[in-house]
Amino acid sequence: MPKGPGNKSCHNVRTDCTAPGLRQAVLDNLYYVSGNTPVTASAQDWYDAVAYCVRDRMLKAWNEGIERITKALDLRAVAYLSAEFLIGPQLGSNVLALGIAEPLREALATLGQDLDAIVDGEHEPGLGNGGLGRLAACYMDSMATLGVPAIGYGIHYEFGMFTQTIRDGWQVEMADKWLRQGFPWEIVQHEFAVEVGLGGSTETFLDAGGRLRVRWNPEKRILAVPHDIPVIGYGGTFCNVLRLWSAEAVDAFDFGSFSSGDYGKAVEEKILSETISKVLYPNDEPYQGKVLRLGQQYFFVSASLRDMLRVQQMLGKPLDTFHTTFAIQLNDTHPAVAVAELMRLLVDGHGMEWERAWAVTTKCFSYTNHTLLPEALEKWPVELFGGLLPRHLEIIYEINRRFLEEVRAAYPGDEGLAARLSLIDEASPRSVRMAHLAVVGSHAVNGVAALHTELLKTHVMQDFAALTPQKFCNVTNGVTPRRFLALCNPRLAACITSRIGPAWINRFEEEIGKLEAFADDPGFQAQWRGIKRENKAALSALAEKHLGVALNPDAVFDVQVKRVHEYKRQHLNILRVIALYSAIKRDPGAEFSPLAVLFGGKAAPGYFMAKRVIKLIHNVAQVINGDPDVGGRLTVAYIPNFNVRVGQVVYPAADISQQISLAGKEASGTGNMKFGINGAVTMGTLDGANVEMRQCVGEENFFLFGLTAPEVVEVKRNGYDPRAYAATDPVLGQALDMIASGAFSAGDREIFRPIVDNLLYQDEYMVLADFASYMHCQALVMEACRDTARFTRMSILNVARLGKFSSDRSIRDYCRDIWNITPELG
Ligand code: OX2
Repeated sequence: MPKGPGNKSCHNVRTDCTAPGLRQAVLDNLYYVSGNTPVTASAQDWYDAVAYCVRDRMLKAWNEGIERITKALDLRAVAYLSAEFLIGPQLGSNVLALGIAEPLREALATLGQDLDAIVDGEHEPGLGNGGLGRLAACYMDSMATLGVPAIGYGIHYEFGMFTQTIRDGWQVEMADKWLRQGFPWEIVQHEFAVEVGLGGSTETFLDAGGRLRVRWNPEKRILAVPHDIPVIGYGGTFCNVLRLWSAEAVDAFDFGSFSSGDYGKAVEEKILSETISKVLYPNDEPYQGKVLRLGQQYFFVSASLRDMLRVQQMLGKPLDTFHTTFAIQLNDTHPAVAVAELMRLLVDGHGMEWERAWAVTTKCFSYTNHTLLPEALEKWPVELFGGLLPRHLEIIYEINRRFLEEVRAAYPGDEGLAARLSLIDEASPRSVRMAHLAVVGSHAVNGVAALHTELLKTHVMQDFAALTPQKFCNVTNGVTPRRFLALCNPRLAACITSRIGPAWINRFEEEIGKLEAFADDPGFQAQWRGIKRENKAALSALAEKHLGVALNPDAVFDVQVKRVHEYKRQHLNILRVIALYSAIKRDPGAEFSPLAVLFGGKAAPGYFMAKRVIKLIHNVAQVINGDPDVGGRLTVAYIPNFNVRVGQVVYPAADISQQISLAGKEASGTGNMKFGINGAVTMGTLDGANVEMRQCVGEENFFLFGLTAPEVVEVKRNGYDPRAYAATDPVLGQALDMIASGAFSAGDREIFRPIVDNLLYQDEYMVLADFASYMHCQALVMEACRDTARFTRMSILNVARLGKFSSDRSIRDYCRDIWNITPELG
């Protein structure tokens, strides 16, 4: 009897999970889908044939999943609204979820094909910037694994995150044409397409019952077409859907213009409409004037809400029970306009009374905040907003009028408070505060790590927290142990399973702690180190191939991979590297254990300073790697185009994970967790989720340095003077001097001046204040690394004690504290 999630009772070429059955299915797809035989098939043809074969085996769970949401009257599903879903490569994770890796590998081997090579060849959809988008994808994985009915709603960008190439040390961006070869995992559902309006004006009218109503007459309409991607849970029985909207013209072209010979004008509308889902916006860019971005946000939010209302009506449930059908999570403020849109749909569209509509709306929505950086809090100039969404602006004014009435009733006379809480920032230009809209329209607001939530409540959203303290809660982020351990680190996964069994894969929090019993077992320790070495050799091979840099697998791999941003302080890391280099130069004969410092990450295309930091790292690498005095003991490499796929090779190979943001700036971080569960020990500040990770692994298994968040505030209050640090710390002074004097730029003193001057005269992220503490910590790290047994124990305990950071735990928290949903599995 064939095993697997498909039809278990009969052999079927679309469901059979035995090696012969899979072999036949792949051959069939090759022949009938791609029009090929094994003789003519390209690598892409093989990939497609295997992908369709795997997708077939997901369809039973997929169809059951859709039926579940559209049939069950008493079911509450999560609608996860996110402008980004960074789902990563799909083939490997789907094979893992279905549990068919071995028969599939065997089947392909009989065809002369290697499953791993096919998996590695996948071009990933880069539909996100970084942590926020990847978190959404981890949550989709966990919801499917735990049996939480969910739909992820987002945008089907034609061009995702740019591809980063490096030329002469500079980042060069290239368009990401991820759809060029097609994407076998999606199914386009034309029958569920909806029209979305933009622009135009509003008018009032009396309805049949004599009530005053408002009608929005949009200037243009765009068709939103859903592309569905299955998200299957581990075990292969429960499947949710990721529904991504792409923009199309309502009419393919204007026949009037076409027949009068104006062909350009005939297709103009089509081109304009399609630009809405054309490209993902890189974050870290100022929001000014980004009409298109607001258009994108409204576009996917409106289509998604209308899709949910369709389900509600299909179920035959009355509209005022909408919140019992959907718990709608706003992933940051990007989809916050949903609050106004749902009000519009209920009040204008269905004639519901304002108060009833507001009760339904606030019971539906909850909002996750992901940032403390004031410049990242979205604000839209009122004029821009009203031009694109005139009716929504009116609704926001009305929400605000009623809200401020309550505020004034609770705090009479406190006009300052009312101004601070208002959904409208009255400073010029007047603008809509999207975070305020999200908070007022939601019944729950959460931060993404304990420290972050605390800082939200005491600083950024202090007034809201005082007004409605019950709304605020914390859900610390997590990452999926399927992709970020079982899939990306098969050697370590097998080793763990051999000791504690396989239950850790979907019960990470409960099971992984059992590994602690082996932390001091010399045999286990040796095996552990052997695996890390193999993973480092694999990464070295890639670095050699793509960068021509030789990394010594016996060196300590010290890694910082994440978006490049001043608050994340890649420049602090490179200053440390320069200081280590100077120490070697001063005394080339002194003992220095081999160290490989690796960087990776993209900078926003318009972020001058971040791009210059990338250039600095490259130049420093060139000097150090080529210096015979160093003799390969210290190597620096920049891994280009960091994305999910590259991460899956990097995390398993790291010994030390750099999590060095200035305390109080990183909301959570999730790379810290991905490194930790692969056995890297963190060198970090008390920022974001580092704080909780350190509590879990124990302070002796974490390398701590730097100011705390309250100390940061204190030092700034007393007048922070970075130059004083440079003047009194000779190591720091010399490192800065080397950059300034052109030691890494062939004598050019101008190229890095902006970095050095910024550090000396501004240093908003207090790199110089934390430098000495970082160097001291570095010495402790090197000492620990020399004690192999001690360091291996630290590494094992990092894995064993990080059970809390599974995204399954986060999703259980959301289910219990925010969504009021009971997971069906696990
Ligand atoms: C990121 C945060 O910067 C990061 O700290 C966090 O781990 C991640 O979101 C997931 O919660 N854009 N990206 C983020 O916030 C924003 C805004």
